[in-house]
Amino acid sequence: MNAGKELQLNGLLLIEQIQALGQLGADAENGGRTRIALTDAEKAGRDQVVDWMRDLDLDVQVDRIGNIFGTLRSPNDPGDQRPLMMGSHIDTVTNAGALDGCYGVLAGLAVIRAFRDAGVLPQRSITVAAFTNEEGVRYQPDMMGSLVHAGGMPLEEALDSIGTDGTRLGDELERIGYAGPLEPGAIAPHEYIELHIEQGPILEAEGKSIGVVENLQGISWQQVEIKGNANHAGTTPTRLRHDAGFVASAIVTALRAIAVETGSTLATVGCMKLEPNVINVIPRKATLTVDLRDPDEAKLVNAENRLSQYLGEIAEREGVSITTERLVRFQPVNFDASLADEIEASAQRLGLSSRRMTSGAGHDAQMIARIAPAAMIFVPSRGGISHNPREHTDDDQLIQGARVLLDVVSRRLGAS
Ligand code: HGY
Ligand code: MN
Ligand code: MN
Repeated sequence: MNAGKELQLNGLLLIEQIQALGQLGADAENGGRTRIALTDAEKAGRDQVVDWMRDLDLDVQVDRIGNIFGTLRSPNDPGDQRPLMMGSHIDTVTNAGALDGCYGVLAGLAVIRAFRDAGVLPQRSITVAAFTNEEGVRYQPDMMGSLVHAGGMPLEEALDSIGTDGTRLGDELERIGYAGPLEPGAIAPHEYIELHIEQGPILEAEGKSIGVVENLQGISWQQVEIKGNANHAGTTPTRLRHDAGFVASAIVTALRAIAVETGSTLATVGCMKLEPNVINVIPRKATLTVDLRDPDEAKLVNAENRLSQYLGEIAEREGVSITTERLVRFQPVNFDASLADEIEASAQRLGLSSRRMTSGAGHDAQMIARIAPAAMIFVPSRGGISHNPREHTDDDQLIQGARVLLDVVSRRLGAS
């Protein structure tokens, strides 16, 4: 391996590919794009990434949960060497930005392209992964593909999961042609580095270019079902109501109070459905989802307990029945300290300001951290906006982040 050769990142091509991928699943009406996991739009995204991996002459493999891997083989790799892995996801939420997940996958390809362009073969194989169903919008849990890869969820259970649209994940994977032959976990990373947009306001507010992500907060998702009585909106006195809609709204307000009081726990009710959902009928049923997050496990448990206690009290008071179903529960994760140090050193070497931070969002890195040293690099998000068509990071910031990734990888592989 000719270590002396300068590795140059092709930043313009990275930006072009981000923009091209961002066109797949484009929403003419609402802006942004929607590539929900295992839909036709996401298949189009998968096909495009596989084409770009093939353009780089990578060894492309797909596993049984649909995770896609592109590997640049080292001459030292007899075929079973643990690769340095980069990656993220290309599925999106509804009306998403173009960067969430996609940036990390395409920057990984840009790093490999730098090796290819310099004619340098790495001393350790390098793999770029695009993990299945990171967003968990259609099938829960989120980060599903990387969780199965890390052995945290049985493959059959994942394949049998039923989506919010009633489809079975395994059937959809077959339908889009990404039920691959590789056993999940077969490619065990030697280490894993994920480049991602911050999706929050901190780096921009502090004028920092790079986030050195040391840890990631815990996540608790549950579905809450409230059953009351339908009745006439005009004839039913308030004191006689068992109003599922009122109780649902009270829960949202109670969650905000818990979040404000703790100062660190975040609470979100992202989905709410009322039945029969007509203007002059008191709702007989309400279904809502609760997303709780906190970097401190004890505080997250406390928030869950406070919610459970509140549900019991309000069910009693309003004469409704309330049931909950746990959808996701991941504890906070600490990333690899030496990798974080490397990222900080690379930012410094490239003359970029940085700060250490916690990830508010969930990422595939939190799952891969179960089986290998893992860390993350963040770049700023304009206005801290994400999961929104207005998600934006300047091109030069995106290129800087990818340069840090290249610098870390090339130093970890002794190629610089
Ligand atoms: O929910 C999350 O934090 C991630 O975007 N899946
Ligand atoms: Mn993401
Ligand atoms: Mn996301």
